[in-house]
Amino acid sequence: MPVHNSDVARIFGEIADLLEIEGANEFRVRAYRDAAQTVTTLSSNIADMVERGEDLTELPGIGEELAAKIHEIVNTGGLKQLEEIRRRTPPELVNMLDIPGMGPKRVQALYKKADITTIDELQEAAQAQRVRDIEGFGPKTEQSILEVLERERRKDARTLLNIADDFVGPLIEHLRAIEGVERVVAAGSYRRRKETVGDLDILATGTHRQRIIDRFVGYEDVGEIISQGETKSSVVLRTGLQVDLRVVSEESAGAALLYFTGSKAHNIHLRNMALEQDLKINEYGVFRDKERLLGETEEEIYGLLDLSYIEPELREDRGEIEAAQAHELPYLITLEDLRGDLQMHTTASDGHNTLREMAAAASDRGYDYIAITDHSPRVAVARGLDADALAKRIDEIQALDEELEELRILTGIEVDILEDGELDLPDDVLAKLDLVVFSVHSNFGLSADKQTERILRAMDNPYVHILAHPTGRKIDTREPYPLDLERLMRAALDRGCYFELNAYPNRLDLDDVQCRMAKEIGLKVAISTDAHRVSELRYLRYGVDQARRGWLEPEDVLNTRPWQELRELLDR
Ligand code: DGT
Ligand code: CA
Ligand code: CA
Ligand code: ZN
Repeated sequence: MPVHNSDVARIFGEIADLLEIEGANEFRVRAYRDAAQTVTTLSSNIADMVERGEDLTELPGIGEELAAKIHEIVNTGGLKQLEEIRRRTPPELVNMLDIPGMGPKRVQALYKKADITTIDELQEAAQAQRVRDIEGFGPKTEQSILEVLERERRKDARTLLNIADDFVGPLIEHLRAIEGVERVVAAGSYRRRKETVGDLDILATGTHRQRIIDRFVGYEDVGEIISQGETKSSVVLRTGLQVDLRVVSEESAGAALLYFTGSKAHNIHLRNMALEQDLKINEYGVFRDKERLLGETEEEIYGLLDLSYIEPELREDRGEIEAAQAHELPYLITLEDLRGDLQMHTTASDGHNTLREMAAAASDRGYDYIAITDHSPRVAVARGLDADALAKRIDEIQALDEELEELRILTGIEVDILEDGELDLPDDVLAKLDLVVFSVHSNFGLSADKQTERILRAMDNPYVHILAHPTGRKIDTREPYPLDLERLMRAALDRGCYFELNAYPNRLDLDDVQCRMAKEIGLKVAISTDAHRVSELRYLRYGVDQARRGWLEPEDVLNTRPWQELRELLDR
């Protein structure tokens, strides 16, 4: 196993943490931290330097002793000294240092006086009011430990993007309503349109920082103020969602936006690239030596690095920086590119609005076409349509289609794939429909092989068009069923059928990586809402967000086509 710079840094960091807990001399602790920092920011591989016999003591903060330790780590993959310290002081104590307000002295006291070594043990002890009697603690500290732990636990919970959207709009309005505010934007994973967000990161620019912060903590939905400083503040909304605000100056707005949009991996990659050009990037701007070059917009920062502008949805360090360097970034799809919606339900099965209501709403949204895809009989909870009911339905849809000149309404079904891969309606019925969406709603527990075979068999039916919610996952409640997705995508390409990117916010199935897989295979996807009521037609945008994260361009998506082209593509 080759030793990376980060391995060396991690070992030095852990030594520093453990020595600190033991109460070692602060200069000694700092020496290890500085060494970790030096190794982290080094542009060359330390293992290679050792191999080439380079003199490590020329690096900042590395003396003879630390150089010898680096040699030991590179040559053996570990460090005897760390093992010795770990024998004296339980290494899991280090985790407690991550708790806000918990310094090394306190961690040491918890260990020495109460034998508490883990966060769980700490919580238990605090709940049992055993922490207050430890020297250096008290009832107040004990209470605040419990609150902090509760908050940390909540932090792990993530919020669906559409829910986050409901909070962001009104909060930004609230901040903009005072004088002296110039710009307010939400950065972080929210701006990258990730399917869930851990917390919200709001950036504001303006003249009266204090006033903006005061306005922020005074927002009516704030349940708890975690911190309130001169340029930043964190609160938890009543719903449990944490929001971080930073107020920055107009001249560094672009640098701050870039930094706080992330992702962290994207930032680190950019920063390392900049270092190779002797440039330093941080949240205040781009610097050469001590001179600040620029930082007002993201565009000029990417430009200075000779990169095309990178859309936030792509910033995950998945090749976008290399593509920007070659000026070969995808031309990402937008909501305006879509001409219709190819999956929705009505009161004929489990929808809440009638055919006419859904059609009128789609027409208002300016669509050229929609497909009505109610369930087939097997999906009993959804009161699916049998052959007779469907025949009647086709007549109703065609009548309404003639009535509404602006909108084309496709007759369709979401036909259930039975356990053996047969479909839930006979071929002669399916043959009458404009669009057949097919999907799995049962037997999620089959092995990957069996599930893949099952869907392949369904795909062999010449009347199906689009495989809906292909992996069956529901974010937070249901794992995707085991599946050979790549094989299925290639099979769909061979057979002239397609995959859905289900835009429903708790499905978003395909995910971003799978969208990109489809693109690389050459398989087109349909972005469809699966709306069960009029108000859900707007979910199309979440499908577009995910598609953008998956590098999709208009031509990769089925329903960017005008109807005539779409009809040809559906013709198997
Ligand atoms: P989340 O909140 O878990 O959905 O994900 P993010 O990406 O919003 O992450 P968050 O809220 O922890 O931080 C917001 C941004 O700040 C992140 O995307 C990049 C930047 N950032 C945070 N920590 C670091 C760091 O240690 N290094 C760098 N380079 N950037 C960081
Ligand atoms: Ca965040
Ligand atoms: Ca944050
Ligand atoms: Zn379905």
